[in-house]
Amino acid sequence: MESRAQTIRLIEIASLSEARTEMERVGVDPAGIKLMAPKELYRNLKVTNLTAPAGNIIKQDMIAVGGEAAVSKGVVSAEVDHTDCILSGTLKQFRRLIKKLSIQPYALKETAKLIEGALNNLEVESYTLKGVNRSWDLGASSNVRANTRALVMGILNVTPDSFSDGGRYRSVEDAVSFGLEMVADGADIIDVGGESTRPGSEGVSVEEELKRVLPVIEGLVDGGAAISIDTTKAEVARRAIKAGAEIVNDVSAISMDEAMVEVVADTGAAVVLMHMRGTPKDMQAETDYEDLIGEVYGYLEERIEFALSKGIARDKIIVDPGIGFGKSAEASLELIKRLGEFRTLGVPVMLGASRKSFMGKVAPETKTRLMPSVATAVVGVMNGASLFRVHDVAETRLAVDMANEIQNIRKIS
Ligand code: YH5
Repeated sequence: MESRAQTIRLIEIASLSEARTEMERVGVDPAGIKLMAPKELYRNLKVTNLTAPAGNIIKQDMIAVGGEAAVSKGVVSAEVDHTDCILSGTLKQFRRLIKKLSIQPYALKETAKLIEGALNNLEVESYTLKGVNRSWDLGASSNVRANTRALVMGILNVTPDSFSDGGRYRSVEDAVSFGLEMVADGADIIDVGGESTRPGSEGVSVEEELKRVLPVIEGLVDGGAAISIDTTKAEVARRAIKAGAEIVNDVSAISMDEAMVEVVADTGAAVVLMHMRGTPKDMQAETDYEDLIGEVYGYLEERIEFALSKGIARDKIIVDPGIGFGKSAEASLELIKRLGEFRTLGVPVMLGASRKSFMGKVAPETKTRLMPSVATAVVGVMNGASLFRVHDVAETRLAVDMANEIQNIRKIS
């Protein structure tokens, strides 16, 4: 046999379907692919708040299947009663762990369900999102294979003090024509807001907010894009939906107004659940986090459960880490870098980073934040975000479409 030079290189495998493709290329037997693909995918999952006995058992079970489980050192010495746990292993090892846990005590059956759910969510390739009338197919993971695209939501602030559009609209007609311009630029959704949520801002009355947003929604409802209503007030949401809005963008994650959850459930509107610490008035007072991702993730998880428990369907829920809402610049950067970790929540993720102050080091002046904003949106696509709330629709549309096309390409020879 002739001798050929051997080579070695890294191949990146982020999902089961990518594992299969690479093995087909080697000419692996189909039965072998089925057997081996789950061994080519390695995951790290963090489980929180296990009791010490549960921590002991899960460590033993995971090691027994050839994986690893890291728990607090106080578990073995019985110095703590609870522990978090980092589970590391191949999909194959996780499958065997799930089987073992499902016959264990100490709530480990529940743990098994959580592990299974998280792993399944990481294999989701697209989400269907449903508004009152429309539905969209959205790309879902940082290894997208489906033919889906991210949605672009154009910001339409109808507040006298809005940070970057301050005083731009002298009339309803001005606001409507700016909205239509964003539709022409490729916006899928126009986010109409009449309540300023900028840091330090005070609230406005229901009457004032309705006076600002309703005429604008009426002017945009047949403009081709869906309307989302940016409000924390149930009455404003209700009237906006009646006027044709399909999505409620509530920066309080339906926590500020008790009646909000009912309005969303009854109307069939989609809802954005955003993380914020405190209220817009006081949110920048305390921006230190002991566990940033853990806190934001845990909050969003809890708000999803709340929404589901009140009759809001899963396919109507979007989550958003709330860039800049009670976060330092560093915290916002970390959330964007680690956005892919929110994929285990199992719902589409929205990113609202446009022109925000975390860009201050690179672009101190707001008016120079177009390129940083576009770059951030591209990072968002690569990290699995499905919706982008932005000021600069035309530029973001092109950038996000390009990034999506790269994500969607199939590596099949
Ligand atoms: C968001 O992220 N943000 S309002 C300060 C800026 C620039 C922009 C100093 N509503 C979000 O846009 N809704 C707002 O520069 C939002 N997600 C969702 N879902 C703040 C804003 C801004 C603030």
